[in-house]
Amino acid sequence: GATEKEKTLAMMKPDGLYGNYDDQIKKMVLDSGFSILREKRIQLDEHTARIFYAEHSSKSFFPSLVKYMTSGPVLVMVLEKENAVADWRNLIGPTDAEKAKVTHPHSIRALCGVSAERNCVHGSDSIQSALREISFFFVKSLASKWCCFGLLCVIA
Ligand code: DGI
Repeated sequence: GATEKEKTLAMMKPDGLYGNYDDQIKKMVLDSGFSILREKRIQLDEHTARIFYAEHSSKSFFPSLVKYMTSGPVLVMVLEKENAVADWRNLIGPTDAEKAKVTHPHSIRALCGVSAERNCVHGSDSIQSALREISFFFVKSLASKWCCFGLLCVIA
């Protein structure tokens, strides 16, 4: 129905965690009416970062983006509220954190980001991306504990 809650994937990128912005960001998350359904701190390896940002693989900044995303741990979260995808994008602000400081001074990227690349947080850009990204981090990792040989599956 119209009031059904929506989920989105949020991530604190390495400099968000490194700068100890995690408590402040979580407070903004909760104050804005989101529930945090799941969260985990992980270190992305190069392979995982490349797949997560595959749509940007042909861009000139891709190698640098992958290097940044693997430079330290990240915190991935599943957030839920009505209109979660759009509301989280509004709360984090525009991609370029330098511009965000001018145009969206109360946004999270204005708070802790420094550039178009080092923008300290991620948010799914559509309901479809949210589904893909939530299963990328939360369902896939559960599934990978299973090893299947044809019809025979065992927990590895
Ligand atoms: O969905 P967003 O994260 O707001 O933006 P996006 O999907 O266009 O880009 C994904 C990430 O790629 C972004 O968070 C940081 C990086 N990026 C985007 N545009 C640029 C960029 N990095 C550099 N160095 N330069 C860019 O123009």
